[in-house]
Amino acid sequence: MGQFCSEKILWVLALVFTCVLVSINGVEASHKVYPDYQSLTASNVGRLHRTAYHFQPKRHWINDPNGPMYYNGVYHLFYQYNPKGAVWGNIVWAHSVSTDLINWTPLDPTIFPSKPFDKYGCWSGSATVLPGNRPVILYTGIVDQNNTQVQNYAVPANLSDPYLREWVKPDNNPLIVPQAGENKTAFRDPTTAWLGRDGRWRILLGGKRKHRGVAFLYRSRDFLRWTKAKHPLHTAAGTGNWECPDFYPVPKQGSNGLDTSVLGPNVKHVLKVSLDVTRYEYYTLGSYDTDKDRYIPDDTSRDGWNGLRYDYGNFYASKSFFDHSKNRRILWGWANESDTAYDDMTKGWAGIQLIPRVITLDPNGKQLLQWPIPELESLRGENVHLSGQVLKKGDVVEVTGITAAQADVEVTFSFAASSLDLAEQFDPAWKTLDAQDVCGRRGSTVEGGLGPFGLLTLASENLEEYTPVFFRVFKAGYQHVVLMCSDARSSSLMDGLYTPSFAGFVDVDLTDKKLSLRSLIDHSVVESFGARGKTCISSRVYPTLAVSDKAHLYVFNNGTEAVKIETLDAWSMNRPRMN
Ligand SMILES: *[C@@H]1O[C@H](CO)[C@@H](O)[C@H](O)[C@H]1NC(C)=O
Ligand SMILES: *[C@@H]1O[C@H](CO)[C@@H](O)[C@H](O)[C@H]1NC(C)=O
Ligand SMILES: *[C@@H]1O[C@H](CO)[C@@H](O)[C@H](O)[C@H]1NC(C)=O
Ligand SMILES: *[C@@H]1O[C@H](CO)[C@@H](O)[C@H](O)[C@H]1NC(C)=O
Ligand SMILES: *[C@H]1O[C@@H](CO)[C@H](O)[C@@H](O)[C@@H]1NC(C)=O
Repeated sequence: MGQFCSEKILWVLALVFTCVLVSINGVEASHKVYPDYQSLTASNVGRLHRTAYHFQPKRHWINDPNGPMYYNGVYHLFYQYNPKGAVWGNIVWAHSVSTDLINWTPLDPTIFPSKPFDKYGCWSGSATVLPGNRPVILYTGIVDQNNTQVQNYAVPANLSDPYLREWVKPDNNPLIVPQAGENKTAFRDPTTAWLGRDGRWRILLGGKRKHRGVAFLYRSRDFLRWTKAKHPLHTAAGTGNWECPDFYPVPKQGSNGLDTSVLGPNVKHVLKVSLDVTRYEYYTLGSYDTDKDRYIPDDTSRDGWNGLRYDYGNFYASKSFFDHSKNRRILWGWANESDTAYDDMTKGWAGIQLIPRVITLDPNGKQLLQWPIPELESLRGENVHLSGQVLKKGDVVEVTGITAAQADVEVTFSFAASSLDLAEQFDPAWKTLDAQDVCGRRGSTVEGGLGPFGLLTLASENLEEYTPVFFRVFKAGYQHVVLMCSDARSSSLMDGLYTPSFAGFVDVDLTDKKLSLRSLIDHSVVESFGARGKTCISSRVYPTLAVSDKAHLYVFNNGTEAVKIETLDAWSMNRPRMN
């Protein structure tokens, strides 16, 4: 199916979206500003939809993960934070530490506006550990009320402090200022640096030139004096402003991660950017031409709107880091709320970080695989196991014995070869749609051939509310197209919510006639991994009936073809120490 979707459907999309983009130019804005709510300290924190095991501070607004790193036995997570309210504003770098990426201890904010070079804001950035085990943070400072952006650095005040609590912003900041002719308000989010064979460090900054998204390349020998390269590392026409670029190697073979500076014939490179216009993230796999200092996406990797996404739901401003203690690359991503700013102000908090994911290259070489860090399994409590159960059309089976609002579920479905022949036809008219729109038309209530089947998460007893996460298999000529949906349209009886039918296609080989799904359910988030991490989708939902011990978990099939639960394991999840 991969071919079918990525080539034909996506080409058409490319044209459609390019036109849309040009016409919506001018509405690019990173965060809505609500001046009245910006500094309203939350006295009460609404518990109803708070997550238990996803990363959150005690209260108030969070966005991008910043500068994640592992240093002297401690994981550090910094993040964009409003210390004064539950909407975006007053942004500082908050800081938490952990030894297992599960239990978190909060520390005081590390970087906050205090100098002329960051007086109006301390925006996103990254950490690099320099030779001699010396960490340094690069971040974007806002220097005036017009949002002019510069790049600054900060270093630990005391390298003997095991938590690196205090950081210093030296007076020779800023290190990088926008050049004449560059857009000064689209010039931000320095990456972790990598070292070239010529002994020079390199970083990327996100930005744009007119409608072209740009990953500006800067080089430095001493990490202090930075020179802009004549050519950006990469650009793509019509994609608008690029934020939060991330650039790193993955090994062609094996499941280890690599340090950001690793080069050579045995690696591919990944370039990820966050598109300010769509508020989604896209990545390509490609090769890094170190002679020309340019990145060239593979021709199997579509560059732009219609490219591969880490997550086809609510996931943005992500950043990866290399965890050398376990030789793996870990990805952090932020999920905003899908309720209103007024709701956020009332509940006193907004935003979570999704569960960190280990990134590896799919053996097919055409995409990445993502899987929750194994440490998460330490939170698993009571377990329910099912196997061999056949689900006929219309069957709904409850999974009982676990806390359905706070759970980890892994299920593998199997089906007969003959069922593949009886899959519904992929309507050629849908070739101009993206997966989300196909899911919008063919949701869980629309009977299919093979599928829809999957989980009903955060479901009320009589199904007034539920968030189905499911597969639908289509026939398209001699191939099959597998759609995975996480559909929030029936998730809540509340009004005014953002309830998209998030979906992605799954480039999976069906010769073993199996499809697997894992969902991490945590009160107001459902984070799902299809086919062992080929397609991931996160939804934020706010049930009113399906809350805490009133939430249920079901398995369902609404296709004419029977499917079998090969195995299902569901666990109640315990609550870690969370800030
Ligand atoms: C901000 O932009 C306005 C309009 O271009 C300009 O008049 C003003 O001088 C700018 N302020 C600063 C601090 O750059
Ligand atoms: C640096 O941190 C170490 C370990 O916490 C502490 O003993 C020492 O007093 C600190 N030094 C300064 C100058 O604060
Ligand atoms: C710079 O980017 C901002 C934000 O996208 C946009 O509003 C502004 O028009 C751009 N300025 C120029 C000169 O292109
Ligand atoms: C299955 O389809 C029936 C008929 O459309 C519908 O009433 C039911 O809600 C569907 N089940 C799910 C889980 O969507
Ligand atoms: C998260 O909130 C929804 C609903 O308000 C918006 O539609 C998204 O654009 C937003 N996502 C990001 C990354 O800001």
